[in-house]
Amino acid sequence: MESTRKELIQLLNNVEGHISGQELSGQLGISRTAVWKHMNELKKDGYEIEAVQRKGYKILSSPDKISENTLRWGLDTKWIGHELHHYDQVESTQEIVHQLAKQGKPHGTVVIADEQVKGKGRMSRNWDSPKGKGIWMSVLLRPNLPPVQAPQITLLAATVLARMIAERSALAPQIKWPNDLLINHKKVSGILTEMQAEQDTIQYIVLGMGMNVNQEDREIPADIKYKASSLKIESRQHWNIQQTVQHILRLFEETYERFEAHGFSSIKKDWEHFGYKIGEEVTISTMKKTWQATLVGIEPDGALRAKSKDGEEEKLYSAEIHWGEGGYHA
Ligand code: BTX
Repeated sequence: MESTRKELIQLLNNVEGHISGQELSGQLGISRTAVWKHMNELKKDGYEIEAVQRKGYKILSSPDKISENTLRWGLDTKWIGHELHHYDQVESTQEIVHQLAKQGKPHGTVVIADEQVKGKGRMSRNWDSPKGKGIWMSVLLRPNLPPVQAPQITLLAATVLARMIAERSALAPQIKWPNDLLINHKKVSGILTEMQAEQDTIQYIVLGMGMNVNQEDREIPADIKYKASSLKIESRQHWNIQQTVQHILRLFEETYERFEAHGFSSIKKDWEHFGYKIGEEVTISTMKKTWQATLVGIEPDGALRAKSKDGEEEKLYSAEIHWGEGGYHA
């Protein structure tokens, strides 16, 4: 059933104009009544389909409202998103993935929601996740890595999100260490990586990705307006959430496999390409001191490399960075 529908969408997408019911029934090996039933199901899922007598069917637009079906259709990944759960509303997709992980669900399981009412940021901060306006998604990963390398997964995810935006638009996304995605100095995306580990092995990682997609300016909460934005606000166009999610999943799988095969060095290059204020001067505070330094790049283990005025380099695992003009905290 599902694969027939996937083929049906492919056939409809592959033609310029209309395709007749007869042709579809022949190609799919099903009756014309069955074709008609599938069309009705597609319409229920939000596809806008034109049916013209003697010419046939044509997809006018794909749905904006995502569902398990719409997300799976056309998703040609090997392992990510094969187990996929979509909800209209949840407290947080992170919690659901933790539960699924404990039930033994596989590497690559995806949970996505239209709305989160208790979206989580780092350090118990809140993540605003309004209905139908963004991508609120968590992925279950079971990497074969020691826990100290877990931060690399966060950096990897940030490069994937940045590349997706760069590939789909003329926007110039930047990654603010460790994991904020900025456009024109404003945060459009945040990543929350939670890990369950036992001494020297990771049991699983829940990788949460939040991306503001179609919020209008007035839909960004007043208290974060000075530092938050959405893809729509920045690009002045509406983004199709289904296609954007599929793009992220495809890129994620490809990048993760590259990381597994070749280690972190290839990811490091991507990260530094998108890195915010790399090569520029910032003020850094740790528990011990505050000093001015130039950001140099990241270390293979995910630490930030900074060079002080006297030429000394330091590796930073956690520090407060004063980004200067336009670069806000958290
Ligand atoms: P963070 O701690 O870096 O960012 C949280 C801070 O960002 C907040 O304190 C607030 O100032 C600001 N903020 C809140 N909501 C937004 C927003 N929508 N856009 C821009 N800035 C905002 C970043 O944490 C990690 C966020 C992960 C979100 C995903 S969504 C799927 C998954 N489920 C879940 O509950 N969290 C993750």
